[in-house]
This record gives sequence, structure tokens and C-alpha cells, in this order.
Amino acid sequence: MERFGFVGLPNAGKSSLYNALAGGGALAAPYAFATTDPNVGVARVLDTRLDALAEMSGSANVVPATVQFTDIGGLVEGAHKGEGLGNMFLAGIREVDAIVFVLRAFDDADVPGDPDPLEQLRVLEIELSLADLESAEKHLDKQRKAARGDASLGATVTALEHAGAALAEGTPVYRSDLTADEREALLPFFLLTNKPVLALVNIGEGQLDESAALVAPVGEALDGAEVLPMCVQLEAEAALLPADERQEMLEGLGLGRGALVSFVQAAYTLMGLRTFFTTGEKESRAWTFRAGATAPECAGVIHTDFERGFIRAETIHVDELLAIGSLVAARAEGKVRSEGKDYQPVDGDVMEFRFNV
Ligand SMILES: Nc1nc2c(ncn2[C@@H]2O[C@H](COP(=O)(O)OP(=O)(O)O)[C@@H](O)[C@H]2O)c(=O)[nH]1
Ligand SMILES: [Mg+2]
Repeated sequence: MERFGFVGLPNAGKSSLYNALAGGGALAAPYAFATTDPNVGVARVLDTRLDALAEMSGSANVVPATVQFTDIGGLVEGAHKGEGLGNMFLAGIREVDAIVFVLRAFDDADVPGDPDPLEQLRVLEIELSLADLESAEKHLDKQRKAARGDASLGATVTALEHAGAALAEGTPVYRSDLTADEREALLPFFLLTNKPVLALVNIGEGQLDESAALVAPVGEALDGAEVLPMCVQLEAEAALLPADERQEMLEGLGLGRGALVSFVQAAYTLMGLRTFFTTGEKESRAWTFRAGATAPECAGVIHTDFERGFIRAETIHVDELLAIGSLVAARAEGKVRSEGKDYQPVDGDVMEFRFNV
């Protein structure tokens, strides 16, 4: 299962965010697997489309998609040299599929630390880039030697050189000018900054009105990466309430369904994850696939037999299906397409697989 990890300076609100997700009745998923790491949680990806499908089909069971999240712990200046828990911390980042920077904007005299999101981002990026620079140089050395006997490694060497030049200037790979091909060539080296990033600006209760202004410069510094404002403390308090009271509190604050829900959705999408649905009386379910997967690969998410014996996928987009109101009516109108093995499903496809094993 894909995992995103919280990275930030001490007292930015990472553990509070973890607790808000892990303790939230709406978002925390029951453990469907055994994990030995107490810092790994599972969050449901709430999706109103799934609820609507379940209602349409009168489903007895509703199963949302899930993702893992982890609190990697505090990074301090010098982590790349092993300061603090530096090495453990960097190892923690290597294991995640996407990085969520938790940047503090809230001011609280009782909580040490600087509420300057841009300065925190600067420190974090330097530490990660320096750690990457060291591994890029190490790998470059080896790859250059290997390339003498194997011309096919030329592109890898070029990518490492290019990454090294960016990192030496303090530019993380995720906002460098490396091409998509170069970034792919670097995947075997597990660089920290060759992962997708998202930032969360932890704002104080009194800053709800200024959230757009607090977020904008961070988005710019991250070269267009998604940045979300969240009052982690309020969300954590709301997460502990029963569903109806939670909704009342969040709506009373003008926070709608709350920022946690959109945050989990953003992290899910950032990791390249997409959803297809199955729906019926027994169950409506959201399944996760990687953007670009084919219909048989999606079928394989449900069962390997479905992939092996794939014949076709009866497909209709959830928006169209919900507008029509039932699968029976959609079929009668000829709106359910029969897709073959080359079809690449899009987010929101409702599918029924025909297979033969
Ligand atoms: N005033 C205020 N305090 C917060 C907020 N978020 C977290 N804190 C407090 O800041 C301290 C550090 O938070 P924590 O989640 O442990 O930070 P971490 O070091 O990044 O894990 C705790 O005392 C939290 O209660 C917030 O939005 N507003
Ligand atoms: Mg903590």
C-alpha cells in the first residue's frame, strides 16, 4: 500500500496531524494488515462519489480506498550529517512514496520554534538536498566506472550529473529542471527529493482568514506543488468528536467537511493513485490503481484470476452513471461501454469485469 510521510521541524505539528488522522473516526481505517511500525497509520480516502454509488445500488457494504501515512519525526539542521536522529530520519523518508512537508505558521509563545513557513521549508530542503547530493556523488562514481564497459549506462550517468549540479545549488530534484526521463533514470538510487511533494501549512485558529496569503508564497517556492492550509489543532479536536458533532463544529468554523478529508485526497492523487469503482447490492467499493494502468491490471487489483482471464470491462464513468440513476437504465441506453485489454481506465470509472479462467 502506498505511503506518505510527514517531514518537518520540531513542533511544526506533525504528531498532532498524525493523531488527527489516526484518531478521526471518519478517516482512520481499521488495520487490514499487520505492521510492526507504531508510527504507520491507515487513512480512508473519503469519496462522496462512492457514497452516492452505494445509495444508488442499495449496497449492504461500502468499502473506501485507503492509504498509509507515517510520522517520520523531527528533522533538525545538520540531519544530513547524522545530527539528532539524522540517519534514522533519512531512512524513514526513503520508505515513503510521497513527502508531506509540515510547515508551521501558527504562533504560540508556549510552543518553541519559529512560525515562518518559508524559512522552515528552506531548512528542510537544504537538509534533504545535501543528503541527496552525497548519495548522487557516490553513485555517480560507481556508474561512471561501470559505464566504461557498458554504454547503456550513459543516460544514467548524465541524469546523476544533472541531479548533482542542481543539488549542489540547493535545488531539490522535485523542483529542478531534470526531465521526466532523467527522474525515472534516478529511481534506482532512491533519492529523497526525487519523490512527489505536498506541503501543509499549519495555521493557528486566528489565521483562518489569512490562509490563502500564508499558503501562496510556499506554493511559489515549491514551484507550483500543491500546498494546503490546515489548522491541525482544530482538525485534531474535531476528529475526536462523534460524526454529527464533528460536522457541526467544522461547518460552524466555515471549514466544510474539514481540511483532513481534502488533504488525504490530495496525497492520494499526488502519489499517482486513482480510483475505480465496483457497485452492486452486496457492496460498493473504491479500488486503487496507478495512473496509466490498463483494464486487465485494474482487474488484477481485485483478483489475479480477473487479470489472467480478462475478456473485457463493462465501463461507465461514475458521473454519467449517477446522472442516469441505475446500471440497468445505463445499459438500456447503451451507455455502458465494452472496453478491451488496451483500455486505460480513468479516475472514477465504474467497472464490471468479464473474465474466463
Ligand atoms: N496553538 C497551536 N498549537 C499547535 C497547533 N498544532 C500543534 N500545536 C502544538 O504544538 C506542539 C507541537 O506539536 P506536535 O504535533 O507535537 O509537533 P511535531 O514536533 O511536529 O510532532 C504541541 O504542543 C501542539 O499542541 C496549532 O495549530 N495551534
Ligand atoms: Mg512529533
